[in-house]
Amino acid sequence: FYKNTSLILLIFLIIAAFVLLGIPSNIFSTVGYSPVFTGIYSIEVVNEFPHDPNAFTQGLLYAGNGSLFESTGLHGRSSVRKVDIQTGKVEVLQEMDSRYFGEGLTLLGEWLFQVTWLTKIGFKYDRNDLSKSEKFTHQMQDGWGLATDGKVLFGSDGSSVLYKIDPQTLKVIDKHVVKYKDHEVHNLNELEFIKGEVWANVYQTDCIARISQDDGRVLGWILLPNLREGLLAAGNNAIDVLNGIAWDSDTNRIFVTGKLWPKLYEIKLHPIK
Ligand code: DDQ
Ligand code: CA
Repeated sequence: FYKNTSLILLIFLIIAAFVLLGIPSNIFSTVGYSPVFTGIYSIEVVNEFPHDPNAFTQGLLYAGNGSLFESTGLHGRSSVRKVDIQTGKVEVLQEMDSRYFGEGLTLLGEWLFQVTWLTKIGFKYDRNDLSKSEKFTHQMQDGWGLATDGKVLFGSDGSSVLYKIDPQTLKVIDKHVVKYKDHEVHNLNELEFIKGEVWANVYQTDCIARISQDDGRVLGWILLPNLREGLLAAGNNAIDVLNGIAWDSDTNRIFVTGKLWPKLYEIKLHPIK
């Protein structure tokens, strides 16, 4: 009889402890706690569009109404341009001084923000008149990628750091080292803000990292080797690396291209099982 009472008491105490302390949710759910990392995605091309094969793409964004804005690099070939997505035709071209090598580009309100390679100098352009620009300096080590959530700017400088930048003062307000598990992810390049995440091209890879803006954790990897390999197999020998992500938030379309690529792709993701 005593044995049974103490067993019941013990069970009661365990239940009481769970109720009082709160049952840890990961006992019953593996979501977010899974020991197996499942955030690996392959892609499907759902549309392809022509892209200027002379554009050394360093910044890309969707501006609405079938238009993209693009920043191109290389000294003497750098520019900011408005591009018709369907035809790939450059509708507005603003060439840059050959001192500058155009890099990341993002659109916040009426202004395009652009950074430049190997300098801390950036430019703000009026989206309706690219010839109206202002120079600024930023606090990153270099200018590689830019994106925005509509409030702050996200920036990369080729290191493993994802910066948050105040668009008014251009000062760094926060930064996180980007890590996949315990491994730092270096060479963060062109960026895009997509549904609460920051997506980054990793320079000289065919991979895009999906990054948490809260702590820099890599939430997923998108693998796109088939795009560059397909272009090479079709005889496009002059192409450079995958670079450039744009997001149409109205219709949830994702676009990617590369430096000197003759095509721009609309893609869909498929988790690899
Ligand atoms: N970045 O995109 C990784 C930030 C810069 C790429 C720089 C590529 C250099 C191309 C060679 C230039 C020769 C004058
Ligand atoms: Ca982008």
